[in-house]
Amino acid sequence: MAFRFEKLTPHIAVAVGLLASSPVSAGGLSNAPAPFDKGGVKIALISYISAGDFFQAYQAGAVSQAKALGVDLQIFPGRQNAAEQREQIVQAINLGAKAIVIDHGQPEALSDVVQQALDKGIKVVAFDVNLSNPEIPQVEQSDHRLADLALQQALKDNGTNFKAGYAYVAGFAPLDRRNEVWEKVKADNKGVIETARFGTVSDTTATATADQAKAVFRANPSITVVFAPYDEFARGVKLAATDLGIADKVKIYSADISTADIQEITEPGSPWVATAATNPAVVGAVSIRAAALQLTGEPVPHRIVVEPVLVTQQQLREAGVTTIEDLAKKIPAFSTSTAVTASWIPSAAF
Ligand code: SR1
Repeated sequence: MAFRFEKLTPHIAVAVGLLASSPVSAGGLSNAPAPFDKGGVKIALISYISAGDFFQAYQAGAVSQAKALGVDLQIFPGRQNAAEQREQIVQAINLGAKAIVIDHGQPEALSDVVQQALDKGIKVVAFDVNLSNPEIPQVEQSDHRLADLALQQALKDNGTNFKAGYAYVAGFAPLDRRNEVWEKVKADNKGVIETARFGTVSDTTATATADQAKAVFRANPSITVVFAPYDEFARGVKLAATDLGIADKVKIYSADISTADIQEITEPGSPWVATAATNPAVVGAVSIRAAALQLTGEPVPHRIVVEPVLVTQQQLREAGVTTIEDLAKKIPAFSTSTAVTASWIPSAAF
């Protein structure tokens, strides 16, 4: 199967599945229940953010799983614009999507159009946006566990008395969940002092966060640890520390991982010492599988979790890991998830 991307309107890029190879035939997927026994089931993936490694890898995983299922996956690019995301949901309904995966977003801006979709019998899956509806399965990366992995490493490396910078923007479900763990770690360790809080989510998150982090470091030279639980935040903090010549005085603990992140973490003198992460391509594939299973009428859990792993700078350097593919070879569980699958669903190729 090959994919081509067509621009339909300024707002919509559509990935069109061209049926070619087994097990997907022109008639659909062999041994699959309806509607996947016939090809071309339309599923829409509507993102709030598309920029950055995490979201690109998430989409790539979704495309790969859709391809394996013979699905016609329509991808609507996110531009951090709630009004546009609402409009895209309406467009997906009008384009005949049978299921919609919503990747991040602002719940209050989406609930009525999501209800319109549900009322038309369209299945909805939410990734990292709390749509708070029992009919909508919620996919997440176990953000509490993810934050705990990174922060326990920070405590192990730095003890329980340090001044910290914290990168956070409220209103994003995964960041809010990670924040709950940060608040608990501070409450349990009174010597961990949050000296400054900053962060921006935009189409230039890393550079905007770097500008803020520079100002924070200049004003707070006692900061030795930064909790930056989003890789774009961590990149920004690393850039700031490097530009200011303080990379040897600061340690950064983050979330997420990509090949570019691995290179930044492992380069000589990098202050980015650990990250807790899933493989975002796996999360994208799981989101599509949840939509597909719903369409067959099979039961889907309300909360679907992809478990993260802790990855340290030391482990990466010692194992000579330079890419996500290397990492997957060292940690096989990183590239697979048994969440929401069935014997008839072919594996996605990453
Ligand atoms: C702005 S929210 C960014 C986070 O979303 C996903 O959960 C990624 O892990 C990323 O850290």
